[in-house]
This record gives sequence, C-alpha cells and structure tokens, in this order.
Amino acid sequence: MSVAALELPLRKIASGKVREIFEIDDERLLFVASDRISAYDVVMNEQIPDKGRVLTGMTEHWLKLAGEIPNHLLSMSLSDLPDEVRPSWEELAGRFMIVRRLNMMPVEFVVRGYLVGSGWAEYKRNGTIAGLKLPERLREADKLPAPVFTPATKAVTGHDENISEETAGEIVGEARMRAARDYAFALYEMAATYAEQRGIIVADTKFEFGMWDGEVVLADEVLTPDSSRFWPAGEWRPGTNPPSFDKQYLRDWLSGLDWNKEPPPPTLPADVIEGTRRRYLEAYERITGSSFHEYLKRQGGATFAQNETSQS
Ligand code: PZK
Repeated sequence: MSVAALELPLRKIASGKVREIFEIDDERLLFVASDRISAYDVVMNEQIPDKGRVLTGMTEHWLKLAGEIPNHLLSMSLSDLPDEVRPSWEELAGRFMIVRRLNMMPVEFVVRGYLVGSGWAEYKRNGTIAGLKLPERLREADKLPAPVFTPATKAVTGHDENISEETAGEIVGEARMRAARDYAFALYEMAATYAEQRGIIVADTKFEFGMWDGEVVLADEVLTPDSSRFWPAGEWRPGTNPPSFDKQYLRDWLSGLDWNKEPPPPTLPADVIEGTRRRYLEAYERITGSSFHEYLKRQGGATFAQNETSQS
C-alpha cells in the first residue's frame, strides 16, 4: 500500500515531492503518482490512501476530453508494464502512466482564471497580472475578465519564478511557446467550463509541455488538485482566499496547532487522513461523474485484486 519508498528496478530520472518518473527505455518513461501529500510545501509523514490513483484517474479523464491536443500518455494497462516491474503491479495499478519520453520545456505554462496566490500578490503591488493591466479595485479570488497566461520557471531554490511571455518565448522559442500557450488556454477553458457545471471552480492550473518529433506535446499530470487550485463553487467568497477542495480539511487541522510550517511535520491523526481521502474521492467523482470504485476495478487496484481473488 505504501509508496513512500517506492523502489523499482528502473533508473529514476526525476522525482518531485509526490511523484516520480523512471526510465523504461529510450522512448518511454514510467510516471508514478504516490499517495504522499504536502501542505505549506512540507511533505507529511503519513499518506492519503489512493490519492495517487485519484490524480492519475483525473489526468486520464482530462486527457480524454482534451481530444486532439497531443499528449504523452501511451498506456495505463497493467499488461504494458515492463517485466522488471511486474512484481510491483498491485502497488502501481491505477497510479502509473507509461508515457512518451519528451524533450521537456523548462517553462511552466500557468493559466489563471481567478485572482489568487502570486497573481493576487502582483496585482496588489502593481495593478497588473503577468505585466497586464487589470481593472481597478479587484478583490482577492475575484474572477478575472478573461483567463491570463502567467508562465514561470523553476528557480534554483525549487520555487517558481514568474516570467514574462516574452522571456518564456526566449527560453523555449517563440513558436513553441505560442503553441503550448494556446493549448494551455484551450485546456483551461475546457476544464473550467466542465468543472463549473459540476460545482467546482478551477481557479488556476499549471501545465508542462515537451517536444516530440517536432511537435509540442502535453506532459505530466493534468488538471489535478496538485497542479491546480480547485474550489468548491459554493464556498467561493471574493475578498477571501477560498479553501482548496482537497487540502482544506488538512490545512484547517494544521492551523489549529502551533506548528511553524517547517519540517518535521506533525503526525496526522486517522480522522484527518480519512477526511482528506474522502475529499479526493469526492473531487474525482464530481469531476469525472463516475465512481472511483469503478476506476479501481477497471485499473485493477491492490484492494480490488485482493477482494476478487478471495472471492474466487
Ligand atoms: C519529465 N518532469 C517533471 C518532476 C515528476 C515529474 N513525458 C516526459 N518526458 C520526459 N520528461 C518528463 C516527462 C513527463 N511528464 C517531467 N520531469 C521530467 C517531473 C518530478 C517528478 F513525476
């Protein structure tokens, strides 16, 4: 069940706070979403069971809706796992993607539909977002007149640094930047419209793109709570920073402690883990309109494999 120390007999080529990428061969990578969770940039010691599966299932859902936009996903079928990792199939089921190996662009393609986070900070300072003049007297979390592209780079500190569209064009090439930017806008508009009908606001989101065979290709996880701000539409109050759909339960609990938000994190009690897990499952079901249990059955998750074998 635990994937905190997921070890596979493959070379790890990238690891983030909550996800990892391994090399299969020259053309393919194994992308794995763990159940780890971070709050205030600190990874907790405990995991949220099935969180990685929820995020992988959401990515799959959005990639299906994204239709003609080229993406890196090759397979989520257990039968396509390389022989070396077969022994770990139960742990991997539902949380892995076999993806095409791309030449990644070192720019994050962020689209914001609402005024929060670093966008709100810039607006308070300068009245702009990504250098673009905005109407006066907007409030925190207000909906923007139109979505805005706010590219960023990973700074040496590991934190994101906002850059101008022009700088993004200098880094990846103007034509590539424009193609990825236009895909990012199209994806955001599609997802925001779709999610709003299901009671979820996609406040902003970050995409990663790479190049393959001269084409701009969508990579990474897509429109998940880890790469986006999802808000329950009913709790959106301009003038306040709305709760995130997934982590608010955890944040509320953490804010009642006198933890300084530096490692080591406090030990999460079972009810906080369970409450947070329920929020992830609810986000999956509201967004996809289908049951998470069905996803587990389809992808052959560990619990499921166990239950089904004990039946037969
Ligand atoms: C790739 N990252 C970001 C960092 C992660 C992911 N299809 C691809 N081809 C080549 N490289 C990448 C991808 C994808 N996706 C993405 N780093 C490399 C990243 C840390 C952990 F899971």
